[in-house]
Amino acid sequence: MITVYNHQHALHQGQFEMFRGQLVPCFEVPARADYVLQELQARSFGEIQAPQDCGLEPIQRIHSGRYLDFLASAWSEWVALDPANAARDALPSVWPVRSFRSDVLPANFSARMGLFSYDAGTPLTSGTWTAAYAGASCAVTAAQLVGAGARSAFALTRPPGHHAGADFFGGYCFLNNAAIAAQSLRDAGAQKVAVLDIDYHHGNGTQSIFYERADVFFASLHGDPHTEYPFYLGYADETGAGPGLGHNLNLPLPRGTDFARWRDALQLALRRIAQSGAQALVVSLGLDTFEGDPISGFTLRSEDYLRVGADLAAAGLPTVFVFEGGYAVEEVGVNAVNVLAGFAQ
Ligand code: Q9C
Ligand code: ZN
Repeated sequence: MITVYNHQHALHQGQFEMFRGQLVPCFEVPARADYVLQELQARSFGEIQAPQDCGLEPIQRIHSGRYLDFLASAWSEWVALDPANAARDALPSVWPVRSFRSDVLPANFSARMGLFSYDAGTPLTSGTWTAAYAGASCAVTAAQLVGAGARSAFALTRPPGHHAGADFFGGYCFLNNAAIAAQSLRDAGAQKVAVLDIDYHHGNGTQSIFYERADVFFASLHGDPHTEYPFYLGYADETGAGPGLGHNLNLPLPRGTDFARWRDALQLALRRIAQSGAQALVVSLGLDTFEGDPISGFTLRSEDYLRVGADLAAAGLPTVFVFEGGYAVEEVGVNAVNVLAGFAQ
């Protein structure tokens, strides 16, 4: 399997995220991708290539123009507010909830940070735009390889993407790499594409992007949002809207869910994907379902990920894997490559 590696990922390097009233060190760190790359190399797992610069067009198919304009210029605006800001990340502190306007673009920078985000756990840093843009290029390149006939490809990038919506960042995510890959597969000729999100957290961004569309089926297994982030989306009664009705499947699972129960949900999602008529699959590959993950609550073990890969392969679809969460940093490489190895066997 070819890996398309974002060699610029470390340009996104957050220092702190807000958690329970304190700034705590970021969980989403560059070492995560380094461990995956190292494991791919140690196991000689296929060719590793750089992305082709995809240009803005495939990103604009998913994200709004005003959001992309904001992201591209946010760091220089932040530093222009105060030169001392160059040494600290930007975090939002004010948000428009219900009854506020979202059509007006405020001149105030903090107001725009809040307009385009939904949490204070996602620092925007000096290299965020460059890293995220290169990540989108990885997703597009991987989709093009699969669109041109490869059985599978792996976009190894960070920051992750599945919490980012058409016009908002959050959950450590800025550009929705999986959605960009799915759209690229559509544009390469697949009539119907499925996105399967196996990150511990519900892929609220991806769901919201495709919620009213019948050409992209979205399925997600995740911690029950009654207790787990992102809390406000990911419930079982969200089945799509308008033309997209019936093309969204959420399988929330309680904290503490083990592999046997998780795998039953995976099989159900794969059956629904088969019924959807999808011709290609995008897997949002989060490894925060691991028993040792510091911010999550499932109990999958490293060897289980081999079986996950084999189950995904049994779906028989051309598949793009996109790296998402997973915060047990020293184990994330083994766990990610186990999925890919189980798939490739
Ligand atoms: N202090 C992804 O896995 N908040 N995002 C957790 C921990 C946000 C996870 C609180 C979790 C976001 C891509
Ligand atoms: Zn996650």
